[in-house]
Amino acid sequence: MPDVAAIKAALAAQEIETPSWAYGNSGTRFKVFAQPGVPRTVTEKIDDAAVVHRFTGVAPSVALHIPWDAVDDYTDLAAYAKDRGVRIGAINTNVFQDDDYKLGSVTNPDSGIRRKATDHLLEAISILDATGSRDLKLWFSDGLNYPGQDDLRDRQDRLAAALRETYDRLGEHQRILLEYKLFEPAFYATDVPDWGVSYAHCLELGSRATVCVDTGHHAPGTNIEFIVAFLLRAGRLGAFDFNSRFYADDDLMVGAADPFQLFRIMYEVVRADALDPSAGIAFMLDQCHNIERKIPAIIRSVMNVQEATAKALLVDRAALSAAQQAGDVLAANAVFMDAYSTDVRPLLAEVRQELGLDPDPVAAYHRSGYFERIVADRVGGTQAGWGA
Ligand code: LRH
Ligand code: MN
Repeated sequence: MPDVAAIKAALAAQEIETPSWAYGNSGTRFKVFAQPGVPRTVTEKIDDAAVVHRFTGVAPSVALHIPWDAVDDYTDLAAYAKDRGVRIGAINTNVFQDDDYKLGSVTNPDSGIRRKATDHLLEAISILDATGSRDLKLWFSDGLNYPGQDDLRDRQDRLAAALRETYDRLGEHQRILLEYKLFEPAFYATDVPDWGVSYAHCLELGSRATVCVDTGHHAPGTNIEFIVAFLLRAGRLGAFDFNSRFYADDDLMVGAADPFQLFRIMYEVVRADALDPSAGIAFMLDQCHNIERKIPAIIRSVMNVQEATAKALLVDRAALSAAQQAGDVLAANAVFMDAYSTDVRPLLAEVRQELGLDPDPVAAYHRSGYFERIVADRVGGTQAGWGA
C-alpha cells in the first residue's frame, strides 16, 4: 500500500522554479503577440511569480535572465522578491543576442569576442553573490550553419577555456548548470548539442558543474528519462528546464504534449530519491506562452509537474521490483501504468487544502481579479520580452 502521508508530505515540499521571461511577451520569428497586463519591469515579473506561488504553494523561486532582468542593485531586488514571498533562483546568462556573437560567443574565432562573452559569464556570478542564488545557468547558442565554417575541435577548446575560467570564479556554494540543445539557432552543428558533451565538460570542470536537461532540446524519439537516470546515477544532474513540444524547441506548457514522458522522467527522479529540494535538483520551467494567458498557463504547468510527480510517487516499488526480478515484463509494465493511470487530482486537492490553499489554483487565480488589476495598472511603458 502506498504511504499516502509520505507522498503528501513530498508533494507539499516540492519546489518548482518559474522563469521571469515566461511572464513577458514571446513568440516566434513570425510574430510576437503582445498581451494586456504583461509586466514591464523585473519587479512586475516577480509580482506575477509571487502570485503563482501564492496559488500553488510550490513555486517559491523565480529564475532571472540577464540582461533582460538587469537592475542596478541585485541585493535590493532579492529583498523585493523576499517581501513578496519568493526568492531569486537561477541566474541565466545571455550570450546569444549580441551582434558580436554571430559566429559564436565563447567559441568565437576572435579572442576579443571570447573575452567579452566570458566577462558576461563572470559578471553573472557577481549577480549570484548579490542575490544569494546558487545556480549559474549557462546555455550557448554557439554553433555552425555549414560544414567547414569553423573547426569543431578548436571550438571545444575555446569553450573549455571559458568554462574553466568561469568555474574557477564560482563561490563555495555556487554551481554551474550547463544546458545543452541539439539545434537552433545553429542548424548544422551546436557546440553543446547533447547531454554527453555537457556531461563531459562537467567532468572536466569539477563537482560543482552539473547538467541542465531542457526537455525540449532533444532529437525526436530521444529517451529523456534514460538520460535523467544516467545523470542521477553519476550525481551530475543539476536541473531541469521543463516544457513540452510536439516537434522542436516549442517551449509549450510542460506535460501538455506528452504527460506520460513527464511521468517517466519524474519516476526516475523519485526512484533516485532526488525529489526533495535537499537533493539539489532544480526543477525549473522554461516556457513561452505565445498565445495563451501567461500566469494561468504557468499555474497549469506547475500543476502538471505536481500531477506527474504524484503518479511517480504512487508507483508500487516493491511490486515493480518483484516483477522486474521475476522477468515478468507485462506485470512490471502494468505496475507502472497503474500508477500513471491513477487520477491524482483529488490527492493534490487535499495537499493544497492542507497547505491552506484553494484546491483549484487556476480557478482561484481567475476569481482573485489579479488579471483585471494588472491590465488596469500596467498601462504605458514597454512590455517585457526577449528584447531581440
Ligand atoms: C534556449 C533556452 C535557454 C534559455 C532560453 C530562454 O533555448 O532553453 O534555457 O536561455 O531558452
Ligand atoms: Mn532552457
